[in-house]
Amino acid sequence: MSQLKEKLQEKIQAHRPRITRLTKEFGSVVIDKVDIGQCIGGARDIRCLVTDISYLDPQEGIRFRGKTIPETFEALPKAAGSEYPTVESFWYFLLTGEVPTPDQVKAVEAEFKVRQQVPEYVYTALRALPRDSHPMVMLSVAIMTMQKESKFCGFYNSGKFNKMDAWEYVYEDASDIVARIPVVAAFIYNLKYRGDKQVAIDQNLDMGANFAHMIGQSDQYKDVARMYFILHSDHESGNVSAHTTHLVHSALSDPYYAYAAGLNGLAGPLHGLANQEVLGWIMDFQKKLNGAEPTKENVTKALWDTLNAGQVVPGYGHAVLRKTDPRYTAQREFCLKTPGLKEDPLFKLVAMIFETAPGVLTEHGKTKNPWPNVDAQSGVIQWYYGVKEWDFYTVLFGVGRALGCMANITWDRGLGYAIERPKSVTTDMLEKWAAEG
Ligand code: FCX
Repeated sequence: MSQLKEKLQEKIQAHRPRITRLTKEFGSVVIDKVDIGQCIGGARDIRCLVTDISYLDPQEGIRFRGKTIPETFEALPKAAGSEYPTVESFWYFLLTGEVPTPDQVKAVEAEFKVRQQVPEYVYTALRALPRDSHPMVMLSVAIMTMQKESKFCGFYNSGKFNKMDAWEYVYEDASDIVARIPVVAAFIYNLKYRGDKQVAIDQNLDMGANFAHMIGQSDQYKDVARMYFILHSDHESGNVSAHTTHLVHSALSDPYYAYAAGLNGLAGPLHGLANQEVLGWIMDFQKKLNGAEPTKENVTKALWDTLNAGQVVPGYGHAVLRKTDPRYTAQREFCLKTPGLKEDPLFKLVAMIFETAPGVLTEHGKTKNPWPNVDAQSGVIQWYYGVKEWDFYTVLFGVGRALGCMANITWDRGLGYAIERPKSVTTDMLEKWAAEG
């Protein structure tokens, strides 16, 4: 058993009595109520999911295992020669809640080197798809194709399945998916945009650095990849991709089925696809400027044009957050400290939208949160480094989100969470309850 798996076993075993006690002794304690607005309005704010991987405070933003983004970056061991931690060290932290030692990180890196070999048939399947398929379709297909590798499914079919040990097989699948998904993403990038010029894995590089290497990027991009995958990993468990993954896995569908489903949710424009939409919006705006300089006035007009056409301003608003997303801030700070990037015209335009959009959205009066989310800033960085194919941006999100989703379902099985099955009611019932007050 690997060091990480052993640590996880210890943590899961220590946690189990807490869940048993809560269920047995305090199962009837009320922690929320549901009104008709929430029932019709996407179950917003209803407290009915449990996760310890991350928590999203509306004012403060995300905390991974109790740490804010700056605290997380500060605490974790860094990649060699970098200010940023490796994704592998973050994976250890997300799973266990403990900051790993450099040796523990090395052990995960070594484990991932073995796990990251993607079966050849995945590439055959991807090459068989129409080349103009959306890269999110390709990513989802790749994950589904690998389902036959599932160790969890094998355990289920072995006749020896039991609830106590099931998490170990989810962990195996989860680790395989996390290790392989950047390799698959790089393959998709090279297949779609670089004439199928594929690059072999560099066994000496950590996950983020290897991704940069595989898509033909510069050394500087290594930190972009590390930062990007970590920032996009988890946003507690009610968001569409994490919730879908959890829901599908709750039926004991294996992690491949579950994460392919999560990715399909991430591909929605109100969720992960918003990062692609942001770049599309900016490019449309620049086209309309026809060479003129962007100003506060013409940005304001473009925002109102979007709103008046009944569309949303991509990259702004959030279902839970009520302040600027700290994932936006972390990326903005990366831009500000990177020579060249802060002078980049696209960064300046995004900064101007940041100055303008909250006021416009407040005046528009609909959104509960006029502030930017993670997607408003992420595309600019990719664009600057030459990853200009913006329909690929959600794939990058999907690589990062695998970390959170896979950590979550490993713990779901560790703690034996039930199949998810909320109750639905009819409109007649709602009207009857409404009339009764
Ligand atoms: N532009 C215009 N209108 C907006 C808006 C925006 N950016 N954000 C919210 N609104 C509107 C909603 O469409 C809704 O209108 P309606 O009453 O006519 O249906 C109203 O404001 C109230 O919505 P609100 O409660 O503030 O937000 P929701 O929880 O319903 O939706 C999302 C949250 C994120 C879906 C919404 O803010 C949005 O569509 N934003 C743009 C897309 C985006 O950036 N998504 C990425 C979010 C996230 F970071 C991620 O998952 O990656």
